[in-house]
Amino acid sequence: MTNNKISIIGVPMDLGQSRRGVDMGPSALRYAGAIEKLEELKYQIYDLGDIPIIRPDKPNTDHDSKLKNLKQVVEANQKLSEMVDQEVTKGHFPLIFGGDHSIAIGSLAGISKHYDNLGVIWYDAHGDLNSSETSPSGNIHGMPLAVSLGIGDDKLTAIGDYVPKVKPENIVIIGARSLDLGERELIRNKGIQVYTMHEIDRLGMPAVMEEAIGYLQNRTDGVHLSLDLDGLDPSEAPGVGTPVIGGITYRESHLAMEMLEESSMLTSAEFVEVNPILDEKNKTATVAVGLMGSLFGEKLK
Ligand code: Z70
Ligand code: MN
Ligand code: MN
Ligand code: MN
Repeated sequence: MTNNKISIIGVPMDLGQSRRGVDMGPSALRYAGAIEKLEELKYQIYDLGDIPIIRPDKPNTDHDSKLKNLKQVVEANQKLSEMVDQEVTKGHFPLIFGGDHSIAIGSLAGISKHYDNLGVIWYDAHGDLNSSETSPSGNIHGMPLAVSLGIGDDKLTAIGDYVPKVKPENIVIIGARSLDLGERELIRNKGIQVYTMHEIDRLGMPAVMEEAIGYLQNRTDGVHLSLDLDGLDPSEAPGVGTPVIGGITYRESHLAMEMLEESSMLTSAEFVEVNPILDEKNKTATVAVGLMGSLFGEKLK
């Protein structure tokens, strides 16, 4: 990474989905040595701690909306977007620790202000392209990419006070293997670039990343990596709320991170959906920290 200053923001959010424990993701990542790893790699770390998440008195009592915990998710993401915006203004690289994937709404709202053509790499088993109309669950963590395109509940798309945050042609999804019908339609209609597990199997991760990086290099002025740990295979990253078999391997993921590092294109990143309650001895956070090492230039020679 060319930027030597990294601002860490933890977002202990679990209100964008229905399983408790993902709110402990930031602690799990810190416990697995994220900060020490980045310091070892000679970065200057500004750890801003965790932003407060205000829980509802009773869960899901907002009957005006199909979306679970909408009010609380909006509040947290508004706060996150302001913090991220400030860190980018200072010239720091924002590195966000989730929390469930609904926090990408705030990350992208804060970051994209600073770019005309922000690229997004969505490393995930899922598309997270649902809206209240298409969502099978009402879980906002299945919606952040759609929201960032300006699609979805106004309260979500308006976070950061501008719409949209990203253009469909600046998005690359990697690792998809569980896409809902409405998501498939959106991908087709908007021409979003998707490398499903089929393409990863068929072409191999080196070719997929080479293509994805080349594609984004030609059209973007910054790139955000949104890495959902469920993009990896659950045998290697079991501590996630929605495991989907047949995922990306640990080794393929390391290579993907190394190729991103070599491209010098990345301007922000987030690691989300680590759930230590569902994990085996903090294995998933440890995997995430390992990937951060590769992403930030750890090499054994
Ligand atoms: C489904 C939904 C999802 C993450 C699961 C699942 C979405 N498409 N996202 N786990 N990270 O409910 O919208
Ligand atoms: Mn996701
Ligand atoms: Mn922009
Ligand atoms: Mn996912």
